[in-house]
Amino acid sequence: MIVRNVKDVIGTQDEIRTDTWTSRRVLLKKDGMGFSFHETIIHPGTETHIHYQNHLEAVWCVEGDGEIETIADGKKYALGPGVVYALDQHDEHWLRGGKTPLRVICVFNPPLSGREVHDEKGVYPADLEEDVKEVA
Ligand code: 9YT
Repeated sequence: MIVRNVKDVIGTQDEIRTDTWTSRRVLLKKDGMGFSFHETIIHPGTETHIHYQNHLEAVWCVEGDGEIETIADGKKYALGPGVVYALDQHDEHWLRGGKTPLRVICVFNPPLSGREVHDEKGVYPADLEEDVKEVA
């Protein structure tokens, strides 16, 4: 069994900080669960363009406020405690922080390896090791 505390991830290489969010990646691909599991803080007043073309992500909002806007149809959804969204269509979107830090718990399938940040199109790269396995 794996037992961890997010406090022990803070300040390590598994805490990734960008201008718009901070992600504490508590379970990763190396843990063998088939998904990765993170606590993410969306910084207030920020906007992030995201398009997980290679992953599915589900997000459970725990604290704070923000907004998500799906780019294909321009729909906006308020984010706050108890709201869950799932990017089941690899939905391209804007994720906006609100007035207070938005704390969310998120799951990625396939799991992240740990160092991923969005590229210029909002994408996290596909897991290169997985590609090699599929070809072999
Ligand atoms: C909700 C979301 O996608 N935020 C961006 C960071 C991501 N959750 C991550 O890498 O943990």
